[in-house]
Order: sequence, then structure tokens, then C-alpha cells
Amino acid sequence: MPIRIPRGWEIPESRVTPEALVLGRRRGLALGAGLLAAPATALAQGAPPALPPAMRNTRYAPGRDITDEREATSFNNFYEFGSHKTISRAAQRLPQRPWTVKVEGMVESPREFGIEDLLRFMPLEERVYRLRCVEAWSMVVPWTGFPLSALLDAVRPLGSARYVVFETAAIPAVMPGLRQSWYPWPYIEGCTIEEAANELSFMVVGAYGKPLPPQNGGPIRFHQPWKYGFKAGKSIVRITLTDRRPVSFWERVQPQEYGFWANVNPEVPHPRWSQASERVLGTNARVPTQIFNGYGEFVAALYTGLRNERLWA
Ligand SMILES: Nc1nc2c(c(=O)[nH]1)N[C@H]1C(S)=C(S)[C@@H](COP(=O)(O)O)O[C@H]1N2
Ligand SMILES: [Mo]
Repeated sequence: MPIRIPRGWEIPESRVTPEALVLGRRRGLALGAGLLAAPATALAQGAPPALPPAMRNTRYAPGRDITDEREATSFNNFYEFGSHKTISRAAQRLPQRPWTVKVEGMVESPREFGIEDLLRFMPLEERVYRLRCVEAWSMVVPWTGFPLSALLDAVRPLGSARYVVFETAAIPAVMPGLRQSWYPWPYIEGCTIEEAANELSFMVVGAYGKPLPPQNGGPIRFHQPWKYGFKAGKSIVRITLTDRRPVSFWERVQPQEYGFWANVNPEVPHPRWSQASERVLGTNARVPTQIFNGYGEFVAALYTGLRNERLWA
């Protein structure tokens, strides 16, 4: 079934970055406020320059307090750096520049994008999204990024493309976790083209108004807030459009526990624990988990026609 990805001019008004901001951002870059103005030493170490300003999109109200920045940037899941939650120091070794993302496969114009071009030409905005990990903890983060559909527009998917596959960085010299050779590196994730076109599907390049730190998947990660966090590939290097459903990292490791769809559902327990509630990072409060992590109004329709699919984790 051919799916239309909305074109830029069809994006609802609430999602359009005000022109003044866009112009200001470009002018700022032209004047050297962006890449050129970053201290040479920072660039030499592969550190990103400051993030261009982005307006908060209030269409997606989180309904909860934003998680303390230190919590969100120091309690992380990133197996390439180790299978525990304190990888944030180790992850600082992941060079953030230069960084490119290939977008290829079933598209009219395959391209390799430099991260600076994405920061410059994609419609950046801030969205405060919930993130629910399958391990029953959650957080609320102001992410800066752009709709995945804006990136796909630039390469023009073929009508035959049915899935979008995300491949993330695998750099043995800086990622000690890769020595755990029983894992099927690189980390792969994916979704359907319909899910990719959904307005919530977001490419993230920043958090808390700053460049996305490496431990959170800098310089670029994905996030679909209605799905469990493992669907959100970190430090993405390649996006492939295909007609074959990918087998993702955790699905390959443990297919009884982690599936392709992985939509949040409090009523479908993980084989080893309940998903009825979650622990909020920072406060440690226990709160009830919501179906589709509370984003059903935006995404429930994606799944109405699907039968014989294990839609929940
Ligand atoms: N490449 C890669 N991406 C990944 C992971 C990972 O181990 N490797 N872990 C996932 C899981 S299980 C979660 S919950 C989120 C955690 O994101 P955070 O550390 O920013 O909270 O990243 C996801 N993306
Ligand atoms: Mo997770």
C-alpha cells in the first residue's frame, strides 16, 4: 500500500517553526554564530557547537514534570557502553563530529547528510515527550529535533517502501560493550512507513536546549514516545527504507520478550514483570502506565486494522 508522507507545506501550522526563528537561525549561522563560532578546541575534540534555538511545540503536553536534567543524562541505557545504567562517563568518548547519517534503500534520492546540514535545514522544534522504558522506569525530557517525515521528504521514499530501519553507531575503539560478542551488533531498530509518517515520530538532536549528549544518543537519535524506549535507536548512522520487516536488536536477542511493535500497554505484562505502573526517574514516584504511553489520540488509529500481530512489547 503506497503511503503518502506529508510534504513540508502540508505540515499543520502548529508544527511550523516561526519564520523569524528560522531566518534568525540561518542568519546566525551565516554570521558565524553556529559551527564557525565554536571554539576550535571543542571542535578538535569532536564536541558539537551550540544548538540552534528552537521553539517549544505545545501540542504535545507531557502532563508531568520535566525530569531533572542530571537524572536524565546520568541514568542511561546504552549497551554499546555497558549493560548497566551508569555509562554516561564512558559515552563521552563517542566523537560527535564529524557525523553523517546515510538515508538510503527504497528512495528516489539516497543521500548522506552531515549533522550540521540537518541542524541547519530541518525544521527544528522542542517537544516535551515522555519516555517509558520496558524496564518500567520513565522520564520526561524536552527534546529538540525534527519530524522524521521532514527527513524522509528530502529523499522521497518509493511507493514500494514499507519499513524504516535505523542502524546505530558501532565503534569498537570507544564502545567497550561491543566486546560482548553474543549481542547482534550493530543495534538495529525499525518501524513501518505509516508509523514513520506519524507526526509524533521525532529525530532528536538536542535535550534541555543543548546538543544531545552522547549518553542519550548524541548527536542524533530517534524517539516514538508511544513505544517502549528500546525502539529509540541512539547515535544513528544509517536509515534504510525497505520492503522487509527488520529483526531488531532486542527481538533477535530475546524474541519472547521484545517484539517489533512494542507499543506501551499497562495490561500486557512483560514475561518477567508487570507493566501496570512505572517508576518516575528523579522522584521515584510510582505512577500508573497509560496505554500508548498516553499518546493514543495520535497513534491508536495506526493499529486498528492489524490482526495477528503482537502489538504490545
Ligand atoms: N544504540 C542503542 N540505542 C538504544 C539503546 C542501546 O542500548 N543502544 N537502549 C535503548 C533503551 S532500552 C532505552 S530505554 C533508551 C534509553 O534512552 P536514555 O538513555 O536517553 O534514557 O535508549 C534506547 N536506545
Ligand atoms: Mo529501555
